Amino acid sequence: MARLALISLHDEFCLGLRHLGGYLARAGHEIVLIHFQRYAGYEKDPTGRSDCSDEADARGAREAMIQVLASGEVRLAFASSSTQEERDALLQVLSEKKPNVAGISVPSYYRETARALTRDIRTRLAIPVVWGGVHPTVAPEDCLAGDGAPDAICLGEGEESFTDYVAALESGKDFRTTPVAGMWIRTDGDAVRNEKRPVQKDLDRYAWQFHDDGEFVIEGARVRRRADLTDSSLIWTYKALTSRGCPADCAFCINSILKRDYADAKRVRLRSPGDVIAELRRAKETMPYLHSIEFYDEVFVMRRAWIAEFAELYKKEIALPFWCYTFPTMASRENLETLKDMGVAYVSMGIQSGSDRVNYEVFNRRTSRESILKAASLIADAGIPACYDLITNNPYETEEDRRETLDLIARLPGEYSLQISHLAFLPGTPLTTRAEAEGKIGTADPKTYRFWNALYLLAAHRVADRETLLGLSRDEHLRRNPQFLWDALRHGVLAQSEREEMERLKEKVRRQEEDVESLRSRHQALVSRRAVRLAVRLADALRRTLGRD
Ligand code: B12
Ligand code: SF4
Repeated sequence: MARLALISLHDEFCLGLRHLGGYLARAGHEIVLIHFQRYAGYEKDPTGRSDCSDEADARGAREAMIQVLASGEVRLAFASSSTQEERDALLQVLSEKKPNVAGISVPSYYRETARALTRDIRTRLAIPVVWGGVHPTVAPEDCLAGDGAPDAICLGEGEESFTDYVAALESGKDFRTTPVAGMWIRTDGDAVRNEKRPVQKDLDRYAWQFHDDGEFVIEGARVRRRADLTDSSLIWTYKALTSRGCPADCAFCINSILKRDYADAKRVRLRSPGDVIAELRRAKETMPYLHSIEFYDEVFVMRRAWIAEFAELYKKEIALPFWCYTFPTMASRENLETLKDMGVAYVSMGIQSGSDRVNYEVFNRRTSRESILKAASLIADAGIPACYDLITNNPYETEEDRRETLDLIARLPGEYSLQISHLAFLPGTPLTTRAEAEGKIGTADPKTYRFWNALYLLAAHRVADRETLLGLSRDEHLRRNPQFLWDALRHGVLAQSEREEMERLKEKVRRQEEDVESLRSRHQALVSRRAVRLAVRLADALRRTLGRD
């Protein structure tokens, strides 16, 4: 059996790598899980340029992950520039643990980090380096090209492919004559490009996630252990997957690639309710601070019979607040009521655009405005707070599409927040291929979107009503000077949060007044009871004194 180092990049959640680790550990391999840097969320633009700057798009029009908030634009902190000191810290762990193979999970946006690490590992440790995860799956040729390319890549799900690769490696097989489905393996000169492996239909055959207090975390250039992390959400939430795949195949998403390239990936595969509950039970037993569950399935509730069975077990055995994704055409009243009954804290749902044309023709999402609004009102009726995702800065949109989006946001009912992200052209997706062919990448006009994004947020924060906002959307002066809208937004949101704070304070005062009032009446009741007792006692004494008994 081998000792295998599994490395995540900026992502200690790494669900795929954890499931893979669980499977390899169950097969008897020793797993050393190492997180090269912590999860990188959105941060203020590290270059310090102004919020919502026109340059933001020009710099990262292709793959940039940019989120639009009332306080301005923030981008995912890309870490392609790892330092030698940081990489040395990882090498130190690897030198001590002496694994037989190093496997790195590589999303597209960290491929340069992966190249730098691969170069270092290969030179200093002389062990094979294997990449798996998203980038090898969507852009395998790119992974094998150039300096810093790994010895092998795993396309698609890794459980069986990587296990077979390790077995072949251990028994000294020649990869030129031993096919390993799902793996592309470099040999002298070129690479053996084996067949893709069909996806596993029975997910219960795969393992639960691998978790270990001794996991290594490279934070900056420091080597830490998972048990030392007191501020990671891994301590208080369990991040679970109950399924693989998605019912949709949006043109900007990896699922469109998986459905095209992998046999049996068209249907969503579900684990059995019992298997998921058993994994969650383990989490409950081993995580003393666990207080919530996050379901990271692309869409959580899909099959009625499944969720009905799961809900009963969940309420009985887990009973913790949770979050999950839903989808406009699947958020039925019945499903939402089940989620509510199970203790859902909030749900996320992609809206992406308020224009049917954009959703259907550009994004390949068969979700009409009507279905989105219906789902939103069912979510509101069920009393579930929601987080809606919207994609903006899209070069395929017309003025009318944007106005429809504004109109839709302003109609959303209930308690919700809106998460707006720029459209990112990720490698290999149908939308990227189309936009490349049509020369569309980088052509969304930042100034136009500066104007519209402010309007979307004004609508979401309910700073102004729908008619007013639609009126503003036709104002030429504002279009030329969107900064006024951003100022209004900041003041509005600030005023809103001040109003909310004021409401909170008023409520506090009201409750205190109620408390005082109830204390006063209890006191009064006591006093009068005491007064009555005193009067009775006095009357008794008087009667006795006067000898009337
Ligand atoms: C859950 C999820 C998240 C979660 C959890 C992340 C995590 N890594 O666990 C959260 C919400 C945190 C998240 C965040 C983001 N995500 Co995300 N996420 C997903 C999602 C929906 C499912 C991933 C998953 O768990 N799949 C199930 C597991 C079992 O499969 P897997 O991860 O692919 O792993 C298997 C194989 O790939 C392989 N494998 C994986 N690693 C390795 C390593 C080796 C050595 C081997 C041999 C095999 C192997 O074996 C695994 C087991 O079978 C995917 C979509 C998808 N279907 O991939 C997007 C996806 C990965 N996310 C994506 C993006 C863009 C993001 C964000 C940038 C979004 C944003 N704008 O903020 C951030 C990135 C944050 C960061 N710091 O890295 C993109 C990545 C695109 C790309 N080309 O790189 C995807 C593909 C969605 C899309 N748009 O197409 N995400
Ligand atoms: S619904 Fe979400 S996860 Fe599913 S294909 Fe569309 S973007 Fe991808």
